[in-house]
Amino acid sequence: MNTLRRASGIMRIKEVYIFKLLLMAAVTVCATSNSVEDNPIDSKDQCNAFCFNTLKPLLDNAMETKKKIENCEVSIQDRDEKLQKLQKQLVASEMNASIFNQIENIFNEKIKYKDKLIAALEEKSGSDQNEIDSIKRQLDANTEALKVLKTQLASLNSTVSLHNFNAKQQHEKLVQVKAMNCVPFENSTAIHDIDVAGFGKVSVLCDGQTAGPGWTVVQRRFDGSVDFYRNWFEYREGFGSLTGEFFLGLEILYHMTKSLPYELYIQLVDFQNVSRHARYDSFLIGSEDEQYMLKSLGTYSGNAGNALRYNLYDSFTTYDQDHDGWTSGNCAEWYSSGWWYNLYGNSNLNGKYFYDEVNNEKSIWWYNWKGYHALKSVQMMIRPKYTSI
Ligand SMILES: [Ca+2]
Repeated sequence: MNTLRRASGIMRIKEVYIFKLLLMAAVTVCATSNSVEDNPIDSKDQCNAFCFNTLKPLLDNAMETKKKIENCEVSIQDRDEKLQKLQKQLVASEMNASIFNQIENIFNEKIKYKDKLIAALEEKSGSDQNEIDSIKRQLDANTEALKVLKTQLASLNSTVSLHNFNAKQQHEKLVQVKAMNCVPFENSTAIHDIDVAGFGKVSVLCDGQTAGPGWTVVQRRFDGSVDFYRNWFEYREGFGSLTGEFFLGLEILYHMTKSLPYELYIQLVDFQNVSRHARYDSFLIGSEDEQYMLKSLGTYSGNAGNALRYNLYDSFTTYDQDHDGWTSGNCAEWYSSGWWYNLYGNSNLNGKYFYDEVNNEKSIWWYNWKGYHALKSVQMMIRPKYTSI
């Protein structure tokens, strides 16, 4: 804008200058006109020549000046246009610069924020590292404490093991001293030594699984490996093998059932592997002088039937010692067994072993369940009626 005003001022100065030149020319003409009026004939030609010679250069000069001025004006106009363009470009540049500055400011702010963030992160990292170091120290301390405890625990375990070993030995000694039956051996199904009052030491098979703990097995049949058609002596002393089939012996039974109230548990299994049992809660037999009489059975319970009840108070009979109620014959011989008989028997667990379910009075049978049909396996067990287990 200053440039435009400056250009406009120059134009006015030039116009005034031209006007002054024209005025001087006019004054000069007027000053010479008096001599023309003094001589009217030659005044017109003289004036024309004078004016022409005087004004012509001035006019030419004025015209030339005017053209120059017009050219200047055109040039100035071009410059103005260029100036406007430059101004527009300047404005645009200034706007760009402003935007750039704003972006730069934002960028600087971002840089500052990033620096703060990094500083904060570094501080936090340092804090975390301190915390990790602290935890690590605690872990190390705990590990050391754990090692100490582990050592102490190993020592304690060793001591406890020693105590357990000693206690076990003492327990076994006590059991060996006190075992009069399988009760101390609880759930065992193994062979143990017991000491029967009035009889002495004897090995017996225990069954702590079939009907609960502590039962002493007195008879077992399951494979026909042992002949049960035996004489009186053999039934008195017992026969067979504790690892297979056997009869424990009437003399042992007498002394055991005499020393304490005993229960009797009889398990029966047929050839379809169906299992039933008969339980008597007061089992007692007499002495040899009483022919090992079945003196007591107590109350029956079970699902095989109360077959043995029929022979309560009957004596034991073998083929060589007939104590039954059949005057004209021997039930043991008839039934191929050794058992408690009267006129006949209602059970025959010491009969001949058959390998299928034959209907035979000489076989192993329990009349109240399957009549005279042979059973696959049987087992007789006794246990004190009053026991803590
Ligand atoms: Ca007889």
